[in-house]
Amino acid sequence: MLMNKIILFNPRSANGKHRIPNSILQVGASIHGKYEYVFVDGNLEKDPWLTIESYLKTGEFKYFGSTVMPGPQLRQAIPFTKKIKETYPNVITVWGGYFASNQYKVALNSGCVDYVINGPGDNTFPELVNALEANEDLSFIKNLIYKDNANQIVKTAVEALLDQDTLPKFPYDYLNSFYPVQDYLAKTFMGNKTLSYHSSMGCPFSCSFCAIVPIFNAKWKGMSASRIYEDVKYFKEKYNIDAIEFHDNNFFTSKKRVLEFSELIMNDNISYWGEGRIDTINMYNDDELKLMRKAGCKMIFLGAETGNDAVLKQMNKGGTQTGQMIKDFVLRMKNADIVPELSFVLGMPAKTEKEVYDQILWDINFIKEIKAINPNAEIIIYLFSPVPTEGSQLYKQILDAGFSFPEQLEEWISPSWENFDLRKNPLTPWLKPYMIDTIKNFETVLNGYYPTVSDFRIRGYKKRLLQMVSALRYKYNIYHYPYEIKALHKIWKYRQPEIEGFHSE
Ligand code: B12
Ligand code: SF4
Repeated sequence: MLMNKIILFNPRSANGKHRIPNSILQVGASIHGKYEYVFVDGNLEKDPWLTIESYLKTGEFKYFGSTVMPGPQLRQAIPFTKKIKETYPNVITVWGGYFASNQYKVALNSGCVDYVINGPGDNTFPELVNALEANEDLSFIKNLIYKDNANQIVKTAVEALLDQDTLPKFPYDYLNSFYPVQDYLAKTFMGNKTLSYHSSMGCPFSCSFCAIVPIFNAKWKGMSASRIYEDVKYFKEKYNIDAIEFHDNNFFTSKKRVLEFSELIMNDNISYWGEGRIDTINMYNDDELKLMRKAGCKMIFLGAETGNDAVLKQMNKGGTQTGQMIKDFVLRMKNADIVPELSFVLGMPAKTEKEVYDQILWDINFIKEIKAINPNAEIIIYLFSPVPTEGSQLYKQILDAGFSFPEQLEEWISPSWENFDLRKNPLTPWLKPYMIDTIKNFETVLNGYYPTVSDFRIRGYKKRLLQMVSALRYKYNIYHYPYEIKALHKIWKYRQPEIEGFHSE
């Protein structure tokens, strides 16, 4: 019997209903039919360690691969990987995903992670396992980071993005033999059975605050509309899905692809949601936006970041976005009946404390202007959390301001760094507690006056009551101590989408 089986682990990332674990699914596709492997989804296991250990105890498993996003996934990824190294020292541990790629130094220095996949693993993972099985040199494998015999970190060449249509099909049926795929199709505000799908890699831009940039370096490649539609059709026929959440970093990059896809699903009665850029989608004409809406595009997540043109420049947003464009755009979206879900990044560094705070107050006002133009526009507020884009001007600025990342892996699961990951408390020295209070209190009042449509439980009298309670505060800019709104949010378990995604059942 071969003793080289592989565990692919998706650490718990959210409470409640869960999404298809696309990261490990795609890695599974890369070794399907070549190596024996199992999926362990921490979202669906009561105690995933018991499942992992039951596999390891057989002695047949030689590789443990985990996907690792920043934030709550670390709570299982770190202790489990550590325990594996202590109890089963011969098992080879491999991490992939955005945390691993961006924070590879702390991961490798911990001693419990043997290999880090730097970006896409579609070729890297099977090549790594092949090379380890054959005891071959690893330095020719692209997208790989590891420590050599001299304990030095080796970062191999970055692979050009693959033609996404040539990737193997996702092993949905195999996943179904571990966890019923049906259970991943959640009820969301868009439909009763929502598929989560990832149809492209990377992003063609290089915003200085974004964790995608150090990995993809402004490159993007998408599957063709027809390849996406093959999978959608499979899910329509087999599970009768009626909604799709596109998890791409920038789904709308290619207008041609979006319009072709919209034409393809036009008569399937499927709603869809995806992430895009304002200046990209602003190039679509009104008829094209209407076509997308007709095909089912209900809401688009857009990085507005700020309405302040000088800060947009500091963020290196690229493209042509301006504050005025955001205003014009939300009006166009209103006319096209597509909800713009705008994310703002507040708390960027500035020369003086006053400047930092003034920018925050300025953006709060800007958000209110947006709401006045299009009350249906959804607003997501993040606090600026630095990402290690080495060499960037902004990264230099934040290091100069006294910021540094943890040097021990375990530190990342301390509550304060978890909040950093969740972009709720970024530990950046220029952002003072009173500024965070202003932002959070404004957010509470905003969510009271305009509850998100994505939490479909908050409607009717609940929505009216929340709005009534918040109206005066919103109108007269009285944001401090909004306890009464918080209490209602708590009682109704109001869920903002920015941490765990849309509310789903
Ligand atoms: C879906 C998703 C979620 C879901 C969880 C999904 C799940 N698995 O259960 C939810 C909504 C819960 C979520 C939450 C958060 N997320 Co999230 N999420 C995503 C999203 C949109 C898609 C991930 C995905 O499935 N990708 C598809 C797969 C195929 O791509 P991939 O993961 O890159 O995998 C490839 C490679 O990375 C590599 N690989 C990945 N894992 C592994 C493992 C092994 C063993 C190997 C060999 C290779 C490998 O190979 C794969 C194939 O090529 C990404 C953005 C994106 N487009 O990827 C953000 C993203 C990963 N999330 C992010 C963040 C910050 C969060 C949050 C921390 C905070 C927040 N405010 O958004 C929270 C908290 C996380 C938590 N609760 O643990 C950031 C990470 C940025 C960073 N700083 O590193 C991203 C990049 C979004 C962004 N642009 O900011 N998220
Ligand atoms: S456009 Fe969005 S995904 Fe792309 S680099 Fe900028 S913030 Fe990141």
